[in-house]
Amino acid sequence: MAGNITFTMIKPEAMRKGAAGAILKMIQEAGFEIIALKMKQMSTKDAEEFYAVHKDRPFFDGLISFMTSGPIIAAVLKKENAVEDYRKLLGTTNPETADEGTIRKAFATNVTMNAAHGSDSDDNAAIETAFHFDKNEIIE
Ligand code: IDP
Ligand code: MG
Repeated sequence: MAGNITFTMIKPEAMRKGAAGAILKMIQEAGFEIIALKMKQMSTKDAEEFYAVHKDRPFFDGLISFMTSGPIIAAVLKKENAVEDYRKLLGTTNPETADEGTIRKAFATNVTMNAAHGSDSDDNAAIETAFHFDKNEIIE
């Protein structure tokens, strides 16, 4: 059965653009409830651990320097079928192919600076939530 939470980060470039408010508005208007929220500067160690699955990819070093180039906003979102529905709202990894009405179509700069992160499975939603939030920071 599909779970009802997912984890997102608004990435540094979208923060610099001042797009965080508009992205959170899109998230809420799409029916997600924000049950945890914080602004945070990720360390290199944080980013390397969060993106460990990509450590052998050619874009890894660029991704780590980008994700530590300024603060992010981390949030936990609640909705039925949250992971799949949020990936749809996010749009494709490469914004060039993202549909109209998606967060990445509206706010991404390129494939690395693609505005926001979204978990890709229920298991990863739980792991990523626990990475950024203590239990008492989640308001359900
Ligand atoms: P996702 O964010 O859509 O789940 P992943 O494949 O998990 O995409 O990649 C994680 C992040 O790594 C992407 O959001 C993007 O910032 C960066 N990335 C992925 N593929 C590329 C690439 O081909 N070139 C540069 N950066 C990439
Ligand atoms: Mg991913």
